Amino acid sequence: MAGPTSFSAWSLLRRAFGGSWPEQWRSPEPQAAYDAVIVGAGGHGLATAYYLASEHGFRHIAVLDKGWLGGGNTGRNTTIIRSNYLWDESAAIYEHALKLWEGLSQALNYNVMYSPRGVMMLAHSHHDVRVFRRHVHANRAQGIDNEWLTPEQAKAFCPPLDIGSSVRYPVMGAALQRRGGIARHDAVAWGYARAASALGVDIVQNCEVTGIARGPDGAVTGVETTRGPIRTRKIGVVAAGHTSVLMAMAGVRMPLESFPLQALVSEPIKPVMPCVVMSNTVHAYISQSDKGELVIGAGTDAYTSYSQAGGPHIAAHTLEAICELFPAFRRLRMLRNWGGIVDCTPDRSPIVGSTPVPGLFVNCGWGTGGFKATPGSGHVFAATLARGEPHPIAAPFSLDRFRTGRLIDEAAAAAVSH
Ligand code: FAD
Ligand code: PYC
Repeated sequence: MAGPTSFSAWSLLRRAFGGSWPEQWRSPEPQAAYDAVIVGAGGHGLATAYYLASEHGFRHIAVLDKGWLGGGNTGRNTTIIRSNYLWDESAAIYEHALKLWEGLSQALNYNVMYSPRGVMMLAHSHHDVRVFRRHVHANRAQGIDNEWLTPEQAKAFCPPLDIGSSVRYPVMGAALQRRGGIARHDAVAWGYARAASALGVDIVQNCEVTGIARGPDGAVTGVETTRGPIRTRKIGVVAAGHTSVLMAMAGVRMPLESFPLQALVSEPIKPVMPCVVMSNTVHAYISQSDKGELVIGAGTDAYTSYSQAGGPHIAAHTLEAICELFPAFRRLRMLRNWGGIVDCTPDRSPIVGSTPVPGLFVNCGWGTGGFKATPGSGHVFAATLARGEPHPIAAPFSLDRFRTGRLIDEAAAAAVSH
């Protein structure tokens, strides 16, 4: 992938003129070398670049990453995709994403292995039953599929599930979104990267952004990186887990906390788990990848940190919960575990939009649940960045909501303790 070579060319040219430009070349504005710079080559950043190029005619875009593309949360998550959120604003953005998932492999000409095998969320108490039934009704009113299952129907949909009454938290029913499912995480990053690159986007790996430059009017003029400065008038920060650090470079304080969230996989086995199962109460979620591994997610650590490994006691608790729900899995060995750093807002909904700094845009705060949003997030963020005003689906997710109080509380949206 190309690096920020245009700068070396400019500086060579400049040196040829003894360090200053001929008068007729001088511009009162700084020269924008890229139309837009996206910080973060995760799924959201790459999708943003792809839609900027494919739908908004941007030709000079750089996506910078301090590591390798897809090496952040995109390559570390458990890939659960669904749109069964409670509030209309959330349902709209996640359903927008789900519709894009349905045609993504064709759009990118790359198999992202989206598999709508159904996401089933278990209820273990009367409170859970009421909450999930409320979600089912809300989703139906929003035009989103979600249905209520009895314990027997849940067992028929997922045979390894124990619905016996002797377990600590018996299954009292489940909400099922049949269009929900999983995808191949790496393939999503690679698919967007390849399609963006084919449209001329420069993806620069091992290029950490260390500063955000601003002009006398306060607007952004470029970024400082470990590979030199890059000039641009539009910056999109899409750096999950590290957003606060980057935004502080422009003097913007973010309502975010970063936590490690971890996952693990079992040894590979023959197909046994036909769908995705999530349980908020016992804190576990599980599916089976096409490689045969059971993919199991745990909760966030109790303390903020930038460690890419979660506490072992959190994984142990999750495995206990899995073994209780699926006794047949007790005999399996775990193959590997890892962590990612997620950034969480107070209302557990994302921030997508402009900032008080002209030219600086931010897409963050997806917390434990942003993989499912990748195509929709990139799509609406690209439109917001290109037009300089929020895409209607992104509008409720403004940074400003923490000033106005129009919060979108989705703290109960996932089976992840956060
Ligand atoms: P990332 O993929 O993290 O990309 C951000 C990039 O920014 C990184 O590559 C990083 O290197 C780069 N970066 C950071 N700082 C800088 C800098 N200074 N300069 C340059 N680059 C920088 N979501 C779901 O919907 N379903 C799930 O089942 C699910 N499970 C999860 C399980 C785990 C264990 C984890 C950790 C997360 C899970 N999530 C899930 C959340 C989901 O992974 C994230 O919300 C989503 O992947 C975020 O994507 P992204 O592109 O914004 O971030
Ligand atoms: O948001 O569905 C989700 C999720 C599952 C695991 C982590 N996040």
